[in-house]
Amino acid sequence: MAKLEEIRRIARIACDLRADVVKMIGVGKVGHIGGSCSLAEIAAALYFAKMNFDPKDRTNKYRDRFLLSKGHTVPIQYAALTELGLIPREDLGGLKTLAGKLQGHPDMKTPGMEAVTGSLGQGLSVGVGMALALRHKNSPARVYVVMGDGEQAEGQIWEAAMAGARYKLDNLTGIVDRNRFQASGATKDIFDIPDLEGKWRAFGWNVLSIDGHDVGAVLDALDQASATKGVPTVIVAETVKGKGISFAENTSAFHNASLTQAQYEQALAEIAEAKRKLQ
Ligand SMILES: Cc1ncc(C[n+]2csc(CCOP(=O)(O)OP(=O)(O)O)c2C)c(N)n1
Repeated sequence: MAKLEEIRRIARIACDLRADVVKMIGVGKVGHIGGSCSLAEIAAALYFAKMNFDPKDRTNKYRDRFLLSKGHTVPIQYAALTELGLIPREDLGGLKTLAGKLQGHPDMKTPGMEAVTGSLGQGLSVGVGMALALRHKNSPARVYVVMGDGEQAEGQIWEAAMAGARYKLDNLTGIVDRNRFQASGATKDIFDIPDLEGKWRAFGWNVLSIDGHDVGAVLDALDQASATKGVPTVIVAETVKGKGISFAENTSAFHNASLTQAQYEQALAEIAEAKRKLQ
């Protein structure tokens, strides 16, 4: 079980990541706020607690790999890589601009990125390939693939799921950021997938269901995934789209949105207050 101090440390980092997302999207520009904020605790737990990833040695062959299959929410990954010192803070202002260095989806030119993603459905296939190659080399490294719940409608995911179980890839962990909204509405209204956990189980995966904002649960699930042998694990994380910003929560209106000056200030104030409560 994760210790309380460690849980609070990661929860505070999650607040910092959310604040970075808000700052990088800024006022009057457009960015994927909702699905970035739903992922904050998971990204913080992976990058700042569980992954074997040294930013000073980021190409080390034994490093764990983070693949953001729902690549449109890359602001949360940029935030983590900035906090780790891999992306200069001044680059954040250039998000999605022609002159800027940070694209709207993960690109290999950005330090710390492991794959180009953004066309939904492809990340798990990349992860299967990486996990197979790492095992072939007797590497202890693990591969983490973060997907969206809307993304679960992509057929390629299920081909990769079959392959992951077929090859017994216990060095592979899938994470579904189940915030229940996608770009234009609720996932259940657009393409409902009943019994998502049962489907992953039927495809041969070890399935863990958690609250994706409960840092202790996230840390424990990641430990359980690492300890599970002979099958890959998927963590279905129940989250809130836009988590931490009251007006952006549980709505697709802030899937990819711009902020007014007042909204920008309110978002940062709410996140700062949440962090203050964790001191
Ligand atoms: C193959 C493909 N089809 C459509 C899109 C456009 N698109 C971008 S985000 C998105 C919704 C994704 O929803 P979800 O996976 O639930 O992500 P989240 O809610 O966490 O942002 C869609 C359809 C895409 N990027 N790739």
